[in-house]
Amino acid sequence: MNDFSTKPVEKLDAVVLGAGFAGLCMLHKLRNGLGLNVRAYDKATGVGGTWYWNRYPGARSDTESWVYCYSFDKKLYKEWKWTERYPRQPEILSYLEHVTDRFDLRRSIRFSTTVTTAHYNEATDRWDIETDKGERVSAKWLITGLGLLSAPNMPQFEGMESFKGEIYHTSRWPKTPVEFAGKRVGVIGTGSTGVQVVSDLAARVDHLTLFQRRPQYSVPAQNHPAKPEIIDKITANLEAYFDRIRRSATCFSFQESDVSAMSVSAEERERVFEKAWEDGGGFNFMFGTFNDIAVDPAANEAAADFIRRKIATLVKDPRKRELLTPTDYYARRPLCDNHYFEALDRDNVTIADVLRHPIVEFTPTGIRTEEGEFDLDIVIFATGFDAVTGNFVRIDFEGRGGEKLKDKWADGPISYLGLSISDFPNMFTLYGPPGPFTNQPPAIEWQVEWVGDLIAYAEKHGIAAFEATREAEQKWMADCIAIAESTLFAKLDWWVMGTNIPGKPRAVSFYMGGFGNYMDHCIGSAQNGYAGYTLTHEKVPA
Ligand code: NA7
Repeated sequence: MNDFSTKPVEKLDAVVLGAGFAGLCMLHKLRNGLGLNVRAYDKATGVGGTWYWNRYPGARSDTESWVYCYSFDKKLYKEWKWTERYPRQPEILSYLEHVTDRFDLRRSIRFSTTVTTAHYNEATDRWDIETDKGERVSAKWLITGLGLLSAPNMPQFEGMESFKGEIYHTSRWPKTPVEFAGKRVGVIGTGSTGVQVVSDLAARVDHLTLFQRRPQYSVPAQNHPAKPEIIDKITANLEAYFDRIRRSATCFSFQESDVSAMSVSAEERERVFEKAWEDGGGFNFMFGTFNDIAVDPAANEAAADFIRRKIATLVKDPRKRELLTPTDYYARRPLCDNHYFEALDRDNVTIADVLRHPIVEFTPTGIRTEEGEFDLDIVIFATGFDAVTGNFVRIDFEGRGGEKLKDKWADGPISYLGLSISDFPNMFTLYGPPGPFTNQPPAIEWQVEWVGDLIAYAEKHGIAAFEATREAEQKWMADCIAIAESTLFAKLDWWVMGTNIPGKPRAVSFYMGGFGNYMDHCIGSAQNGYAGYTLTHEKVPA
């Protein structure tokens, strides 16, 4: 039985979970914008979310710095000087720390604190929240900024405890430096993380072994030092610039194509792909070249074939070339790299094909696959995340009627607009599932504004509870499923479909209809008196 009512409780207007891009922005909006009494919690010792945890070698955003940031404050936008086209992890973390201090957010954040339970109290229309530090608070609003990629996926192999070297997971990287010089390093995983780790480490270690299950399509990032004139130009027109970004499908800075790949000649396709290769950027290659790479098998094959031919020119070693050439759809998260294929072609790099010859066990001195033993001093797991729902099911969220979120989401996430869940009133999940599939900061920032406006509306009109209706939720899910299933993304096994974790049900976790259309859904709801929600007015005392 919940004995919450018998314990000392602090009353707040709102609680925010997480102090990454989403949590910080929400805290600022609610506390500094609306004047509410708000507290944020984060289990880390500092702000940053993803960028606090992912300190691995080579970690950086593969979105351009000038759109991988907030735009709500022109001064902030102008005063922060990014140094590279794609910002490294330490720089993004410094940026978020700067934002925290600039808006005096730190005093409202409890660090090193995990929220363990959040139960909706139907008698009070408030959330009863407890932390691992024994803190108990009651808040009318509960907003999560938990991130989609933060619960690590750490596969377990026989004999791991016997390994005498060091083992790391990229998303739980230590703050103290790891010594790589002269070491034999194994990397498991070839997602965007593994690609960054390998590219960064290959030339810095004695020997690197990549344990590869599946090869990747990746295009050059074409990183370069930041050009201040780009920032100046954007700042002069900041709102209009970000409006344009948000009206696009993916919220990147490149121009998305409206031309279908098969509508042009083979020569023109080649020219367009070549230009995108030179310009750099994974999303640019997938969405800036043609408008149907992710949906039309022929268009997809044209792009895939181009990348395969490029790989053939970059990898001289014939065995490595074969192992590094993907044959399936080009339909996972589009990657870009800093000389990944060149790094793998080095003499001090071995590729172990663990699809054909799986890992059997760890030994005291390395990893044994069905092919043989690889001697290692350090093993890096770049094996990704229990993505999307992983972070939510670790907290005991309980909605109306004692319904547990982990039960409701047992077969995959269900929501309205990726923001609200029926039976979980007054709770909003920033960048929650199924929400937009985009570059995150501009999308998150917009969601924060939308949720902030909703809360302001509720406070002004004496509304006690805002709750997504089941009908709206069902309709939203049907739309998300129909759109996702019409793409090639749904044809492969990967974290976006929930199928990277053994036993996890396949599920649609994103709205793939583009951010512009996503905003229209949210704006339409608000303009129609928050259609899709049931609004319960505060009881007037007799
Ligand atoms: P990803 O993209 O989920 O990649 C994880 C990688 O780890 C992928 O290559 C997996 O191979 C591999 N993996 C996972 N488990 C195993 C086991 N047991 N054995 C061998 N290999 C394994 O995670 P990332 O961290 O790279 O990126 C996630 C997102 O973060 C990314 O999309 C960005 O948005 C930021 P598989 O492909 O499943 O065969």
